[in-house]
Amino acid sequence: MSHSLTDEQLLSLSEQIPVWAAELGFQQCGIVDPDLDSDFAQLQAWLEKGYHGQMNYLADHGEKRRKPYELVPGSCRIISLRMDYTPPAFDALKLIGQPDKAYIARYTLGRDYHKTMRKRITQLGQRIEKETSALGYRAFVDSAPVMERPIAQQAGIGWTGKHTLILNRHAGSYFFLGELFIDLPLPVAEPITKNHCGRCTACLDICPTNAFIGPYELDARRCISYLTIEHKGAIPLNLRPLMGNRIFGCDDCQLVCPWNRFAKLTEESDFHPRHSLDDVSLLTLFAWDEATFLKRTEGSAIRRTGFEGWQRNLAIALGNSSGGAAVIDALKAKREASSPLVQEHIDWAINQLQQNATARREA
Ligand code: B12
Ligand code: SF4
Ligand code: SF4
Repeated sequence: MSHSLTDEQLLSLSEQIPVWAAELGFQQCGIVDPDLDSDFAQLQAWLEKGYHGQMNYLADHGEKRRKPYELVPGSCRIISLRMDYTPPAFDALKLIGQPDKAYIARYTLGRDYHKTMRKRITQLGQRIEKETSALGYRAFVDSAPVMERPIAQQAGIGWTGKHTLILNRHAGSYFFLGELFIDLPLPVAEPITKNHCGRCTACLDICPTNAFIGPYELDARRCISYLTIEHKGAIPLNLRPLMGNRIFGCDDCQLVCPWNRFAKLTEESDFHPRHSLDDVSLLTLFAWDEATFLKRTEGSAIRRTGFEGWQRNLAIALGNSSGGAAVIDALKAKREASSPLVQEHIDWAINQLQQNATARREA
C-alpha cells in the first residue's frame, strides 16, 4: 500500500507510536529497518553444529529470516515491542530449593503470551491505521520465522546478554518480544551497540545442565527449557538428575543476572499465576489425568508439551524429589495406564529414589 505522508507527519507518527504502545500495555518499542545478514550467518553456523536438536523449524524459511520483509510484501519497517511478565509474589529461588514442589518458568504461569501479545500488537496496527487511513501491517509473536532478538537489539530494546537473551538496563530480561511489520518508512531508532555484561559470567556458571558452550552460544539440546518443552521422546539419562524440579521451562540463567534487579512486576493480569501453579506440589500435578491437564492448561503455553511430555517431566522431577512412600506409591500407581515413554521415566524415577535412599542409609 503506498502512503502520502510527509516526512514531518512520519516523524510525528513515530513519536506517537510509543505512547499508543504504552496505552496497550507495552513497556517499550522501537522502529527498525533491520540488517540481519551477520545474525543469519550466526544462526546458520549454530544450526550446522546441531545445537537446535529437534527444532527443525528453525532451519526453515531461510531467506525470510534473513530478509524479514519477504514475510509481509510491501512492508519496510518493523516495530519491535517489549512486554514485561514478572508475576507478583513469586519467589523463584525458594521454589527451586523445594524438591517436592514443581518449578514452572515464570513466563508461563498465566495466559499464553502469544495470544495476549498478538491481540495488542494488532490493536496497535489498527490505531496507526486509523491515523494514516491506509496501512498494510501484520503482527508477529515468536511463532513465525522472525529473528526477534537481533531485531529487538537493532530497535534499541536492549543488548544480547551472554545467556543469549535480550537485556535492558532498566528492565532486566523478563519480557516477551513481538513485532508489527508496517509499510510506512518511519524514522528508525538507534540500535543498542553497548553490551553491559562486562566480566560477569553468572548466567554461564549457574546453568544446571551446562548448556552454554561459551558466552552467547547455547546448545539447546542441553537446555532444560528445550528438554521440557520442545524435545519429544526420552530425555537423556545424564541430564535427568540435573533438571531438579523444573518441569516446564527454566529461569536459572536469568535469576542470577544482576540486571534483573531492575525488572518490574507486571501489571498484566493475564500473566499472573493460574491454578496456583506458582506453589504446587509435584504429587498434586502428577495426579492430574489428561482431562484435568487439558482443562487446567486451557489458554496456557504449557499445553505445548502435551500430556505425555507433562507426565514425563513430572516423573523426572519426582525422581529428583525427596521421595518417600507416597511418591513411590504414586509412581507405581500411574505406571500401568501410562505410555511406554512415561513408563520408562517412571522406572528411572523409582530406581533413582531407591538408590538415593540406599546412599542416605549408608552415609
Ligand atoms: C528457539 C527458541 C528457544 C530455544 C533455543 C534458545 C536459544 N538461545 O536460541 C529454547 C527452547 C532453548 C528457548 C528457551 C528459552 N526461551 Co526462547 N525462543 C526461541 C525462538 C523461537 C527462536 C530463537 C532463535 O532463533 N534461536 C537460534 C539461535 C542461534 O539464536 P540466538 O541464540 O538468538 O543467536 C543469535 C545471537 O546470540 C547472536 N550470536 C550467536 N552467536 C554469537 C556469538 C557472539 C560472540 C555474539 C556477540 C552474538 C552471537 O547471533 C544469533 C542470531 O541472531 C525465540 C523467538 C524468535 N522467533 O526469535 C524465543 C525467545 C528467544 N525465547 C524467549 C524466552 C523467554 C525463552 C526462555 C527464557 C523461556 C524459559 N523461561 O524457559 C528460555 C531461555 C533460554 C536461553 N538462555 O536462551 C524470548 C526471549 C525474550 C528476551 N528477553 O530475549 C523469545 C524472544 C520469545 C519471545 N517472543 O519473547 N527458546
Ligand atoms: S534456561 Fe536453564 S538450562 Fe537453559 S540455559 Fe538457562 S539456566 Fe541453562
Ligand atoms: S548474568 Fe551477567 S553475563 Fe549473564 S546476561 Fe546477566 S550480566 Fe550478562
